[in-house]
Amino acid sequence: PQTIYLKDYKPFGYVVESVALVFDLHPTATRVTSTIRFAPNPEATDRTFFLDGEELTLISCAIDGQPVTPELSETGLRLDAPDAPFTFEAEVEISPETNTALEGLYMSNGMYCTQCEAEGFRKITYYPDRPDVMAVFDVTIRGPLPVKLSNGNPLEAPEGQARWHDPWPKPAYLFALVSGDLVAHADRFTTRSGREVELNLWVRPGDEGKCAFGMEALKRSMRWDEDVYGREYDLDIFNIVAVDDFNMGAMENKGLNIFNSAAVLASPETSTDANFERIEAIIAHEYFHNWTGNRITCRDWFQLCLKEGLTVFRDSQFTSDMRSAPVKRIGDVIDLRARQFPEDQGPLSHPVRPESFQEINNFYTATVYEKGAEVIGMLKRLVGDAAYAEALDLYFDRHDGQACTIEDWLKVFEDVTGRDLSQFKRWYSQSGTPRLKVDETFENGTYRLTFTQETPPTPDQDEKLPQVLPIAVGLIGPNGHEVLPTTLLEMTEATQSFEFPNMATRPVPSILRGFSAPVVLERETSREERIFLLDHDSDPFNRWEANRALAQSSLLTMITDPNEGPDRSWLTALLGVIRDPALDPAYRALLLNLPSQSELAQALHERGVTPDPDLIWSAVEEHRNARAELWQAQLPALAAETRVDAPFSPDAEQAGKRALGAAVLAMQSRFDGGTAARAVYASADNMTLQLSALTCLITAGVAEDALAAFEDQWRHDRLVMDKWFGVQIAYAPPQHAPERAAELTEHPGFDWKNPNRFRAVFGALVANHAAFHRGDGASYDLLADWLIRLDAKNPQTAARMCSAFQTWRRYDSQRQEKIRAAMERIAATDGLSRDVTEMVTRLLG
Ligand code: HT7
Ligand code: ZN
Repeated sequence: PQTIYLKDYKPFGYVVESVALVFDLHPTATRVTSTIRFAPNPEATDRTFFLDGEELTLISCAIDGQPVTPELSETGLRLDAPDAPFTFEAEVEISPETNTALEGLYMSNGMYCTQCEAEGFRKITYYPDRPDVMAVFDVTIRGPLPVKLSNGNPLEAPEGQARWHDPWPKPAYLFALVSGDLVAHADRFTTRSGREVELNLWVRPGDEGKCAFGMEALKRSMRWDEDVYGREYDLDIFNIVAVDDFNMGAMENKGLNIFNSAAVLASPETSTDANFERIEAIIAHEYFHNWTGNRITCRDWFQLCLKEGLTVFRDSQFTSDMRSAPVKRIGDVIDLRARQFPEDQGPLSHPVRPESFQEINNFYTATVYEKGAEVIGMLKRLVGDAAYAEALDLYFDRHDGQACTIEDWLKVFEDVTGRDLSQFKRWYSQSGTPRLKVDETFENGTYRLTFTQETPPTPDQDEKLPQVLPIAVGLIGPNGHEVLPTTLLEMTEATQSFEFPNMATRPVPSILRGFSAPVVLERETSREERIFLLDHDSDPFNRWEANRALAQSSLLTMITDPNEGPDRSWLTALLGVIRDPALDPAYRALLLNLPSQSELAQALHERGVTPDPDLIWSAVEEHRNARAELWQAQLPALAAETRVDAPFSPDAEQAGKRALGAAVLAMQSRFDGGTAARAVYASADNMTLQLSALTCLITAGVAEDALAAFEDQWRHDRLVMDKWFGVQIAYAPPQHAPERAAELTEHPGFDWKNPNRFRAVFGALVANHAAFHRGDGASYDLLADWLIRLDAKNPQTAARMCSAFQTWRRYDSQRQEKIRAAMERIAATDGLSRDVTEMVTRLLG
């Protein structure tokens, strides 16, 4: 496959002045007629007229009304075009029903829908399918199904047709079309300047009862973007459609967001609190793209973080405002360490702005999204809130309607602050996770912190230069009082010292408060100091972090020395904190959450120890049992505190109580044979309780009846059945999980072409660390078999799942050999997609 480089960027030779599309929908023979007005692009020198097009049957083609015969290839169409404005017309035929890749125009449960980002529009018609070609679209839809939607505002149309006009120039990746037998949950929103906007959430009949929460989340997002960023919605209508077959979470098409039904449909009976929170965040994310992504888009796909990093950052701010900021921050850091750190430190490492790719779909990564958002958080911390707000206003003013680069983005910050951001820009070009070492001295009342930063080489880059690190620090006196409130240190050198004079006694430092930079902090810290921080740190993130470090070190000790038990004095200190009724229950639940087994494997690997997944699993089990036993007497009181007497609400307050309640129930189930969990299961009136009880029963090995009852109760609900498939693999003991996964692939409900169902089974298997890495390699082989099968139908989803193998070099040589064999078997498959080929080639190194 061909490699595309950022350095080779060239503008397209023509601008598109307008596009008119007519769709005659048919499952296997949809006709798309396009009329496109082109004019020479004054910014370009190369006038090659090549239009992207894949899997299209060309019926006819004309320039200025004269039929022409273009040169056709697998990837597009070439013509000798005039060096003056002209009209290009084409008619093509496509087959949505057989499009299982879910890119372009496809069918899901009898409904037509599209997914064009990144390069799906070229499967709809011939077009310069690149984000820097922006145009006004006019769309006519003809077809038998009653609802016909596209971008922009609706226009009058004859019976049986619909016509849409989008006044905002947009790249083709934001094009969307939906047609189906759908019902709307409708509402309205008045923007702050008085525009009346019609809001619709379109779903399949039967799903009407799952729309209210999504609609409220949309209205909250619209208001928040006005209040916080001064951004208003800009059309008369905003449509959201729920689709069952979808490769990712959702898509921000202009005025017509399309959502994976799992990312928008919610009800208390069928959705967990985590589902509600995720749905609220995704609705906000896609809505926020209207300004950061749509009005200002990316010049090319290397700039993907321009819209994604910024929009993730904005949606995290939104969730922090709607819920608890510390809980959100801790959740984000857990996620960053679980998904982005392994990516940054393994064979798939790449910068936030990659410099080359073969298949752009493989770069919708945690690095581009989540590290991209961290980079924006750092920038905001460095310039301050006021300058950030000013820079964003300038960005929207200066670049509205343009396709931009990271250079444009940084320039607004430079112009507003007068700072030189050239060193900061390394965050966009340098891959890998910086490691930050800390030394400290205390002499004559002066406390000095000396930091050293180093980024280990990554497979894509040997040389690493020092980066700008905002390090938020607080100092705490021995009595637990803060002697220096949070202060931002700006580190730019490889080694740099900061002094704090006039200290009466040696303080305890609280470093990297709020996780102020996405680095690995390496500091020798005693248990006593960590327990002190757990008791006294006023920064909620670092208080949690101190506890996390204690948990990790206790577990690592148990893993490396099977004669060691859990650290009881830490557990006693932790219990004191957990029982503090003044603390948010959601935060307390986070304190009970242990580092994942994969994180422990990584920690061992970093200490030069080859991780043994079985030993890790046993140590975690032993720890959980010991903790439950040690705290047994206190659990009933804690459980009582988490009881919710009010009617169900998915708000943060109730969700926090339920999260703490679930953690307590999990501890109780370790010694009561599942009695408490069975009672919760029997009386549960919401999915959070039902599922948390079910997982306790599975862990206790007594879930057979509950699993059968759950299946009976929910077999009609696809989204709930995804949970049923996933949970029994994620929580199964390693000796059974791969076999259970294999059995479930034989279940009549295992519709493997549905990405949600495929991920429910295989995502759960990969998440079950000891099961995935079982010594016999059963899980590796099973996953490889299914990835090969899926690749032939849906390369994008298959390729994303390949990242399950990204940590393979951590493990012992036997496991490595088994994983290598599985990956080589995938690589050797005839007709393998470009997507999976690129992934396994990078993984194999
Ligand atoms: N901008 C979107 C990214 C995307 C996508 C979404 C659904 C299916 C396929 C896709 N390829 C790329 C989603 C987002 O980040 O908001
Ligand atoms: Zn996005």
